[in-house]
Amino acid sequence: MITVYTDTHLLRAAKTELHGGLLVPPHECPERAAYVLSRVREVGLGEVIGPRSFGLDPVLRVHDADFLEFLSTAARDWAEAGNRGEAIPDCWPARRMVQRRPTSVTGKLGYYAMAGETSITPGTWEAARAAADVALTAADQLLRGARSAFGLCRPPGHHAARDLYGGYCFLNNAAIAAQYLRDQGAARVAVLDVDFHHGNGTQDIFYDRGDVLFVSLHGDPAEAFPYFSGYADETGQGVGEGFNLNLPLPRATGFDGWRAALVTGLAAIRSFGADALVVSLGVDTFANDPISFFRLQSDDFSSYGALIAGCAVPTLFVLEGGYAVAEVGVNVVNVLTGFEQA
Ligand code: OKP
Ligand code: ZN
Repeated sequence: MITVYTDTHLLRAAKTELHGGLLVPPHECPERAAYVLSRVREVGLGEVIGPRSFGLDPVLRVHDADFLEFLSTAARDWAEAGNRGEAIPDCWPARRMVQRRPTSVTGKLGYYAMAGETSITPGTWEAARAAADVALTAADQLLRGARSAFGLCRPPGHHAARDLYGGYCFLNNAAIAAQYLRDQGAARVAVLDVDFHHGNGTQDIFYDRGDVLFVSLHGDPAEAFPYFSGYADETGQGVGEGFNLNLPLPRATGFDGWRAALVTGLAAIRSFGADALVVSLGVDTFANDPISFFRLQSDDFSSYGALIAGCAVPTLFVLEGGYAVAEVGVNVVNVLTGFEQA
């Protein structure tokens, strides 16, 4: 399996995450990608290639132009407004307030943020664009006939909606790749999100679509981020009704319970008849993950990689979360080798 990777992710190096009432070093850190890349090389997964530049056209198929303009200017506008720390919102358009974009950068941060933990810094936009190019370049491997490909994306993307960032995400790499596969001729694309957190951004982007099935296994939103998305009764709307499957799971779910939900999700993907599968691959389901509450062990990742291979459809893996940093490489690559060896 080919891996697509670029050092450009290093430009996403925030100093702060709002966590537990403190500004702490971010869980979503550059070392995560280093661990994954070194494990890819250690097991000899396959060639590692750089991304090509796709420009903004495939990004604009999924995200709004005003949102991209905001992301590309927020860090500079924030500094020019005299703020000394990293850019974070402190006011949101909550219930019964006006959903209108303010002119000030602080107002825009609240308007476009779905969560407040994620700082915007100089370099964030460049890194996010590169991550989208990584996902698109890996998607191109499928179009050239590969059975699978791995986009080693950083920053992650699945919390980003068409006009929302947050939860460590800016551009929705998996959604951009899924839409690109549709635009290049795949009639039906499924997105399987196995990250611990619900992929609210991906759900939102494809919610009223019958051509892209979204399936997500995640911590019950009553107890887990993103809290306001991911319930089982969110099933899609309009022609998209029935093409969104949420499988929320309780605290302390181990591999038996998680695998049962995966089997349900894979059955939905099979009966949908997908021409391509995009896997939002987060390994924060790991027992030792510092911000999550499932109990998967490293060997479980190999087992479920093999189950995903049972779909027998060209499969693009896009990196999402996983914050037990030293184990992220082993866990991610276990999924990929489990898939390949099935
Ligand atoms: C991104 B991905 C810790 C909770 C922070 C954001 C979690 C983002 C996870 N205070 N909330 O889905 O792995
Ligand atoms: Zn996650």
